[in-house]
Amino acid sequence: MSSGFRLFPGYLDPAAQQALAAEIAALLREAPLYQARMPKTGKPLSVLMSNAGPLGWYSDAQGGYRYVTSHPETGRPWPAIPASLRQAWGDLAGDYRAEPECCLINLYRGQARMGLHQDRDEADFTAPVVSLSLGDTGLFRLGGATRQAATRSFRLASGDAMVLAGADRLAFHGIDRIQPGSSRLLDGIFEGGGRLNLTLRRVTKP
Ligand code: MD3
Ligand code: FE
Repeated sequence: MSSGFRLFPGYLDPAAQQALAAEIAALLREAPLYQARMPKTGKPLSVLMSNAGPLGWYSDAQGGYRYVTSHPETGRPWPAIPASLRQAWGDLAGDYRAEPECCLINLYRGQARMGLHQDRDEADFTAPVVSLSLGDTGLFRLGGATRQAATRSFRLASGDAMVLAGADRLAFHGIDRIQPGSSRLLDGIFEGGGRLNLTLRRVTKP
């Protein structure tokens, strides 16, 4: 299992974490957090989301999981992916040379969680997925190619980076819970604190 899974604890130092959190806070003033909804049932996800880049991940009852070119509430195009995140992609995406098209911004507060799922709304599964965590620690679960496969759990702390590639690109995964108050990083930047996850993805085939 997990040939294509790499964890980089402390990839961002505290100063870089602080700078990135401030950049994301500014970006969210242009593209406010929203609550995506489950296809068909319309049940809201507990994680608050927004995006940067030409394509943003979105879901509602009617349209289901998809990528869209503009913010569902403001109608404006998504802001550009910050340079520091494009640099992290260049550094961590290995041999994959095309640019990321989506930076999904997930904010977990209180009891927010993300159930076990696959990321399969993209057209190019040969591209890696690069994820950066800021703020409170999250309990991450990584499984295998089927929902029934055994899972392993990891803590994702502020500054940690993770790369999913190859066989693990389609692995089931989720966030069981966060540990509220485990980091002070977002104090004074995000009212209410929580855990921010930034997931960089290629969506279309280059
Ligand atoms: C493992 N987000 O937005 S990021 C998601 O921490 C998502 O917010 C989680 O899963 C979070 O879809 C985990 C890390 C991640 C991203 C993609 C993966 C892990 C992955 C794809 C395959 C396997
Ligand atoms: Fe995912």
